Amino acid sequence: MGKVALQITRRSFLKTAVAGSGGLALAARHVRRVAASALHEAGVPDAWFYRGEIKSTYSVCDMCPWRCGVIAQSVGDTVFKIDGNPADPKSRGKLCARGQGGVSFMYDPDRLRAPMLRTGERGEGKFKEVTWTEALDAAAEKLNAIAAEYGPESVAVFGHTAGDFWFADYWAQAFGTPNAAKPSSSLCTSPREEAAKFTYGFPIGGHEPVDWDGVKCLTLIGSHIGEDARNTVMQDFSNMAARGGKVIVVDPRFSTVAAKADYWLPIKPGTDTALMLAWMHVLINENLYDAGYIAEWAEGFDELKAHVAEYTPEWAAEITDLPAELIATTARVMAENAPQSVIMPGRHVTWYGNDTQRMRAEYIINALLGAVGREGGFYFAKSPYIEEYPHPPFAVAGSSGGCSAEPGQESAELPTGPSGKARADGARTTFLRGSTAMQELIEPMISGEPYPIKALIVSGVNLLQSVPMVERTLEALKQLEFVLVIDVLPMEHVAWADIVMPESTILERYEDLSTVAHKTPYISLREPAVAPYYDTRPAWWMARELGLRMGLEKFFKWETVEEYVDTRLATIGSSIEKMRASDGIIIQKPKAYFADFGATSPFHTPTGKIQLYSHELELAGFDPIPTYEPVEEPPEGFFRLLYGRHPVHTFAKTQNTPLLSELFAENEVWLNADVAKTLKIKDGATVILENQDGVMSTPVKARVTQRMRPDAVYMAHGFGHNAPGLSRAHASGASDTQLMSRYVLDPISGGAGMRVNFVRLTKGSAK
Ligand SMILES: Nc1nc2c(c(=O)[nH]1)N[C@H]1C(S)=C(S)[C@@H](COP(=O)(O)OP(=O)(O)OC[C@H]3O[C@@H](n4cnc5c(=O)[nH]c(N)nc54)[C@H](O)[C@@H]3O)O[C@H]1N2
Ligand SMILES: Nc1nc2c(c(=O)[nH]1)N[C@H]1C(S)=C(S)[C@@H](COP(=O)(O)OP(=O)(O)OC[C@H]3O[C@@H](n4cnc5c(=O)[nH]c(N)nc54)[C@H](O)[C@@H]3O)O[C@H]1N2
Ligand code: SF4
Ligand SMILES: [Mo]
Repeated sequence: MGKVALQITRRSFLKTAVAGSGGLALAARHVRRVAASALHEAGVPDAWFYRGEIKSTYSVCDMCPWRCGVIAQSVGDTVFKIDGNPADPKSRGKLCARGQGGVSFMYDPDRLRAPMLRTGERGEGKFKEVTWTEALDAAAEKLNAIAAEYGPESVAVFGHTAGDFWFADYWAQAFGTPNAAKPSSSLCTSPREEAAKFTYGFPIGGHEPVDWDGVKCLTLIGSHIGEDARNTVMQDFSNMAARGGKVIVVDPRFSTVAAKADYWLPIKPGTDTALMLAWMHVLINENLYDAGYIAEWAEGFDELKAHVAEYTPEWAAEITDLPAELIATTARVMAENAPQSVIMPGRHVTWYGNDTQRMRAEYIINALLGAVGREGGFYFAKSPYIEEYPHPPFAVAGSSGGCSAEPGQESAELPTGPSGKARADGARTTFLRGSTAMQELIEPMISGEPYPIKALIVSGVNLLQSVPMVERTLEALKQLEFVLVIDVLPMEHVAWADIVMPESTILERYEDLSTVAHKTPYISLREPAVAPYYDTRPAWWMARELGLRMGLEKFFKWETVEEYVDTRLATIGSSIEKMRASDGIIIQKPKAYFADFGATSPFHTPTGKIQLYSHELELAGFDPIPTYEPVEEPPEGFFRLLYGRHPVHTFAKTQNTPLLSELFAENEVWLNADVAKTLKIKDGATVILENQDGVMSTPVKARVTQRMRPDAVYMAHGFGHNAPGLSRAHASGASDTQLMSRYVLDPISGGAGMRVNFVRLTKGSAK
């Protein structure tokens, strides 16, 4: 599967498109058929494209957070197909398998259909359907009462997916809570963003700024392109590989991309910083680094040189379980191709709790290679220019995070609510400057420290699948005074809501513009292909209606999101109408290389130079240059639990999607073949995993393979749903999250290191 997905060819594109009609057939009873046409009566085959006028609508795929531009094809009130928008810099006319599954996602018969109020105990999942007025009135009353007693900061807001802005940013800031968070920060990218700010003075942002067209050597550290199936990255990687670019992959598992690599380094998990210190040692000792670049653009080189003097490849070989010669060779290969040689920062980088330092090591190497700001290295990403919708000053500054922070706009100030209370995630006691750490907001819901959080709004976050320490989250859900869930599917956490508000999917709603910091900064339009299905509404509408009922009218002067979008577009001389006429995309002028900056430095650090040595970190009590810190070893008989992506699924949200579930229905646990022999576990046998705290998994099949190191096991994230309303995904495979009864907090970024759990295997009974 990985291989198929890796090469997006016309053939595989058509293959998935054909499979797509199978998915439609599955959901057929929910597809309202257009009345039989004259053509039909004349015996013309009953294909959708003969049923009436085909309408094409510009939107953005929301099957994962990458946001490829799409064109939806609909006839009447039914969407039949989505294609990549050829004008969109991310999709370039193509979609990944998950994107192709977008129509099937929309027509999932298990979708939430109407607003609901809880009737049974919390967690029991008993609800009655109510009108939108009843649901909104009840939610507003409850939130107002809680804010009056405990302050607005006692309401936490978790948001993700395309509509996350409306609650986790706009509503939360208008209402005045600093406790708004997105999983795409502290459970995903926050270490790489913080590390980039300390090193380069700007965050990486949503789109890794690899200047693909010119790259001659790409190094991936635990970044599994092909299984991490982001459309654009797969296209760029395939093109680079076809051009003969060198590929170095560091991964304890022989991943899909490792199979395409020139060098595979099957590293002992958790030791990557040691490898990178040795790489720095070779680059500096053998004079392979870009001395001119370092002299001009970096500072702290002498300290770095002294620091890595002792970190020889032999030293790292002991720690990483890699041959010293392979370590030295790969450093030389990187240098031979420099400056068209980069380590692409991984995206999900919350691994062991020391993650900001590991990411800093990657950025320091990219600097030694002279790659940053050079063609074929790292370009400088620029956000498109467009004004926000005009609104009165918010009660609190934003901090929810996400992936699209703009270079140079960070402030060290922590947001506080109207009552002066800072974020409840401990940001004041650590050196965290980044976005709010979602997992750290669970504790105050239970303990009331540093102050109580009494209500939770969850919009598009899979609470019990995405946040580690599930038992703790369940405890919080029991204690909270009010839980509002906005979702599209009856995920497990929906059963814990007091009020459920069903959202329309992306193809049924207008959204705010998608603005992407990119080599070519761009803006894309998101219009609905059809009207909302069932009794669902878009999140912007819910946020506004709730705001109007809560005394926040001054923030919601716009009546429709079209008006909101058009007002913003007017600031750049455009409009929805004009965007429709320009393929739904506005592309702005890049500022990608040094030459585009003239006399000013592109690095927004205090000195305008790359900080090989960070005085900021030193002042805060952290290592100014990364050091290797050993991570806890698995106890006897246990394996480290590793996890990652499956190419046809996104997180825990697509396992129930008819088409995608048909392609891959349950996950497996990858187990080293020699280990399996000792444990007498055969390929395909059903096993149960038990973690270091005695937490047991649901039964899952073993995939016995030489592609896995013996000290770890691996599984695709997102399976093992415990939600009876998901007719296909319920009880299929096992949940990695369930087995994460602990994490290690990265004190610099607030990230939750999740690769610190260990499991042992027992033979399970077949389901
Ligand atoms: N154990 C474990 N935990 C992880 C990860 C992991 O690999 N393993 N990965 C981490 C990473 S990298 C990330 S980015 C996060 C992702 O974390 P999430 O974004 O929470 O992951 P999803 O499972 O995609 O959950 C999305 C939720 O939004 C709902 N949804 C889908 N479309 C819409 C919509 O249009 N509107 C609304 N309101 N809801 C919608 C889905 O039904 C689902 O409940 O998880 C992190 N947590
Ligand atoms: N199909 C699909 N694609 C996706 C997503 C999805 O849900 N589905 N989600 C998107 C999102 S939001 C994210 S954040 C990205 C995540 O994509 P990546 O950033 O690539 O993902 P990770 O989960 O960090 O990486 C998993 C890889 O790390 C390896 N690994 C585990 N431990 C170690 C270690 O100690 N050292 C090293 N060197 N390697 C290790 C694993 O074997 C595995 O191959 O994927 C994106 N793309
Ligand atoms: S990478 Fe795939 S799922 Fe993600 S936005 Fe693009 S087409 Fe959609
Ligand atoms: Mo992520």
